[in-house]
Amino acid sequence: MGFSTDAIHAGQTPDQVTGAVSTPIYMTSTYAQDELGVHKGYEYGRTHNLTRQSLEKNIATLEKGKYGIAFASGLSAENAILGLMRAGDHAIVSNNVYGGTYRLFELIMKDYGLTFSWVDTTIVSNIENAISSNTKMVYIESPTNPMLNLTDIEAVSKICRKNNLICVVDNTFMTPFFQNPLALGADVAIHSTTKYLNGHCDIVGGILVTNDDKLHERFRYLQNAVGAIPSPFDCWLTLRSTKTLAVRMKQHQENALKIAQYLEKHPHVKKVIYPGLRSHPQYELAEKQMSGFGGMVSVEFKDFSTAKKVLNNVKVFTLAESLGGVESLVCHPASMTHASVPKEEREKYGLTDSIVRFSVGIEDVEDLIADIEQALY
Ligand code: P1T
Repeated sequence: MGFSTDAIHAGQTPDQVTGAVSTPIYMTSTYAQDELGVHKGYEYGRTHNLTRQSLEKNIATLEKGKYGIAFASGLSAENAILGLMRAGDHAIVSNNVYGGTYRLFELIMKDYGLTFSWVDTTIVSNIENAISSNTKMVYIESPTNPMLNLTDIEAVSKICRKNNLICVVDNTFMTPFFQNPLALGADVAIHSTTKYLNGHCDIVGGILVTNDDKLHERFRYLQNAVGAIPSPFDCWLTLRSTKTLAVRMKQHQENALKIAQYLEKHPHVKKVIYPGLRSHPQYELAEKQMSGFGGMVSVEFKDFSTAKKVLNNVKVFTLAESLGGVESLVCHPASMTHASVPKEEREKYGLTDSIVRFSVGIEDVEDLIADIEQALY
């Protein structure tokens, strides 16, 4: 089936009892059992919920995976990934990742005996050089938040296979519409469903997708045992949203490219970062491993005061954390999404105070460009 056919139908069949076309929201914490030890496969809401199962099947299908395991947030999905490791284990991680990912790994899990090497994974040999006897996992974000650096997923997957490491890719920025890490050889794709998959800035959620039976078994165990599950209503909202993922992503991309091209010529701009621009240092890799370039544009303005002017004066864009909604958002990564990352660490990969991140929505692009233009003067 094509992407949109799967997006609209996978994991969903009309309700057995009423024929309801929209998957019901099973708002229940528990299930009646027929007799002691005999039930319909549903025992307790944390363990089983049909709305959640529909969402998991839906997104797994879009990600070309066998299993989806949904969580209450992107970070709780990441926490389940770290549940594959034990004290003393080591992971190699992209040096630029979402600030909350850095915080979870470096400021929380390190205290439980896990160790991390933060390397520039855009250069694949850096990963090989960082492997040691206790390395268990390579965790990459591609494109990264907010520098939009790419890592060659196929090349990294091969290194992981050769060295018996788990390869995890955060695919939040691209979504399965533009990139399929599992098809490129990764073991696990992770998403903050808060972003494009849900797409309307009205829920927080996360999901893991894998083809590996053993990884699935462990993730399913952690989902139930730790208990960071999404509510049935949030699952339903996300399931409703994936139906329009293809049309939304096409529009996000069309608008983002126009905004990137407009800003690239702007005298107040030092640098525009967008994987769909030929000026992006990894444009060729973007064309190879992605089928599109997404809706995120990062811009280095000529100085912090210009960046601040844009952030404070936009009217159609909203100054806010998060991304991937139909509504355009703008944010200052250094003081907002990446505030947990020490200044010297983030400046190593170019995240200065002059960088503004645009999550380009699907409004009329002329209005978005006019909004940035008026904010700059
Ligand atoms: O916010 P949450 O659903 O827990 O997802 C965390 C997360 C994971 N991975 C990536 C690439 C992300 O961008 C995020 C969350 N990011 C933001 C809130 C943000 O504004 O960048």
